[in-house]
Amino acid sequence: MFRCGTIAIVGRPNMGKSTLLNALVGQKISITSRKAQTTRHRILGIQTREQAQFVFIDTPGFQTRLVSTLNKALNRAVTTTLQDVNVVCFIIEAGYFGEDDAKVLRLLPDDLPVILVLNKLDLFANRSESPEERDRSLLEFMAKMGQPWSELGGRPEQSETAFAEIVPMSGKNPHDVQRLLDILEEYLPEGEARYDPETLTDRSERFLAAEILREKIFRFTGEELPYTSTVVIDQFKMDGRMRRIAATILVDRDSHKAMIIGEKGERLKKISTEARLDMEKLFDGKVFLETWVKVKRGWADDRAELRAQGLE
Ligand SMILES: Nc1nc2c(ncn2[C@@H]2O[C@H](COP(=O)(O)OP(=O)(O)OP(=O)(O)O)[C@@H](O)[C@H]2O)c(=O)[nH]1
Ligand SMILES: [Mg+2]
Repeated sequence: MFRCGTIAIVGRPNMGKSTLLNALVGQKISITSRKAQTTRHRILGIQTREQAQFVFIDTPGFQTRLVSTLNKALNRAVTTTLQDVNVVCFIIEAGYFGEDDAKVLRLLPDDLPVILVLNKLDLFANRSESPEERDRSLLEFMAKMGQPWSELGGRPEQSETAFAEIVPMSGKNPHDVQRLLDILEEYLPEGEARYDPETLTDRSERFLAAEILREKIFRFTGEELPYTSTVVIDQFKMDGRMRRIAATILVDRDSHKAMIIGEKGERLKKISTEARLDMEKLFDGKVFLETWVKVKRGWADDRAELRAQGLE
């Protein structure tokens, strides 16, 4: 018997959703960073085992604070994803369940298996004074999370619903990741594979190239900049076995442009080099990358611009 199904990965920002997706798929297809709100698009990651094909959907972290057109589009990506999957993986940080998590809980369907992942277990263990204390407080936390959802801040009608499984783990631990796959496999419906076993994602190389560049902006610039910049690929073509890619980084203000370019162009050079190296690894071939920076005011609140980037 073969199983195949879709699994949504949801949770508030910065819980390690994309790191987990990449580990589950075995390739870095979704960008990650220390900063919240890294993921902007829903992205499929596919893992095929002997007896099962898992189609994971990484989603943007659910936003509960700022209300902008961009944030609304991000949240819509989460709610529409939830309507069309077989299983939900809800990611929280081990040891903590707050109001922002409860807001995500209230969105979850009552009629699908929902697996609760207590992620970043390594950090939880570091905070404990001893292994015994760690085990005791972890068990306590698991017991709390095992209650009906209405007790955890869910909707009143969720009083009959509880998590199908509670899995303490770290997305950075390969052994834990394999165990999560084992658990998820049991919840997939019977069915034929929908993708070729070699396929890892539904996204084009062009899309992945833009994302990799965006990740480097996240990594090499300050707090505010990542949220007010975006990447547009102007050209992507094969030249023999080499990919020729031209990209524009759109920013909101002149000062942001200067921040990305850096002193004597040093920062932009660093961003471009790191992006090129990641692209070469993912595409398994040489890349020639050219990057420009352009100021375009108010793009994050411009519906037409968001639509053009597939965010609407
Ligand atoms: N210590 C530890 N850090 C982790 C673990 N998983 C992810 N992280 C870190 O957590 C941060 C956020 O990871 P992401 O995978 O980008 O988180 P996300 O939930 O996709 O974030 P958004 O896309 O912004 O919603 C990164 O710095 C990761 O390296 C883990 O198991 N342990
Ligand atoms: Mg993410």
